[in-house]
Amino acid sequence: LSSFDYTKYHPMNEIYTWIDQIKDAHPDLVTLNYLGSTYETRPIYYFKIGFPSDKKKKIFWMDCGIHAREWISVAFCQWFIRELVERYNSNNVINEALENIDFYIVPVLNIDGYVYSWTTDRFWRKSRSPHNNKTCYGVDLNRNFDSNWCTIGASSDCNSITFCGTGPASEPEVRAVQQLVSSVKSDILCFLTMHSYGQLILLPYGYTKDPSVNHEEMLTVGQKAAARLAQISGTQYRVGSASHILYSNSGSSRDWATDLGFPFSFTFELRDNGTYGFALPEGQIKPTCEETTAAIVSIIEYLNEKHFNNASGN
Ligand code: 0X9
Ligand code: ZN
Repeated sequence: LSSFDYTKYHPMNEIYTWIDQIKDAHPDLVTLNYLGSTYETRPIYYFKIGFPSDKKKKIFWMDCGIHAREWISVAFCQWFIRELVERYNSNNVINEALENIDFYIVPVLNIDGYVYSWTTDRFWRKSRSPHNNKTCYGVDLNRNFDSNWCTIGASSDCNSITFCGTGPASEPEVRAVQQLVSSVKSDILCFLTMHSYGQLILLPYGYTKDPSVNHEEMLTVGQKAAARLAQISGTQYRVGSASHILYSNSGSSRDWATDLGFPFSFTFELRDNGTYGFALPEGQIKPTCEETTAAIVSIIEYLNEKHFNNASGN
């Protein structure tokens, strides 16, 4: 495992091996769980990471790789998982969080699409379910959640890259997330979904320009996260609601999570700003992951202080 190179992108077979190695190396801290199956029957896993505890723990959700071509998102989940399992001793905020919070992390959600982006089309975005007698393939999984489904910023045409599917949660990958997250919803403090690119921290909503109930607090937390990120590397992020600073879209996981009642729900759009776009060079993986970790640690720090009364310092 010490030989795993976190500064490279990895094909899915290597990620499956890595998943097993993480589980085996940290049985005290990590459980590996089955989330569900992809359309092409690949297993989707999520890690549960935290110190064992008798008390009921809160949940911090993170998913990566819902869009196939956004490889930096997957690389980030791997990096962040390593931070949690190997480096918590050197980070007070993470160390304290692991007492009270279980991190639920899906390293790759759209595995079929991810594989396809390695084998066939580097810029594939969607899943790989067939439609219209196999004349077109794939649903935009971030348009398929049961949240004002296919009303705005989504297409009912399977040839479109924003195809919303044949119904709310028609796709097995989306059903798997909705099922797990709904079953633990009262315990979730924060829902993060990782994308690229654009250097944005997006708040709800995408489907309407109306602010969410917790808009002001989320904005404050998001802005602090962006400031921390900039302190690390100078990279500038914009923070705001998706429909205001990016574009309107329905059926996103973040909006769905928000309406389920999560107090914090963000979409991260990682580097860059368009120079390389989805094809972010491997040389940028490390700095991107370091700055993004700092941003997310600042969110965790806020949650620690708010919910667990830990003036953690750091
Ligand atoms: O279009 C998307 O799904 C996201 N952008 S991406 O370039 N990564 O595809 C943005 C989603 C905007 N936020 C939500 N409304 N969830
Ligand atoms: Zn995306």
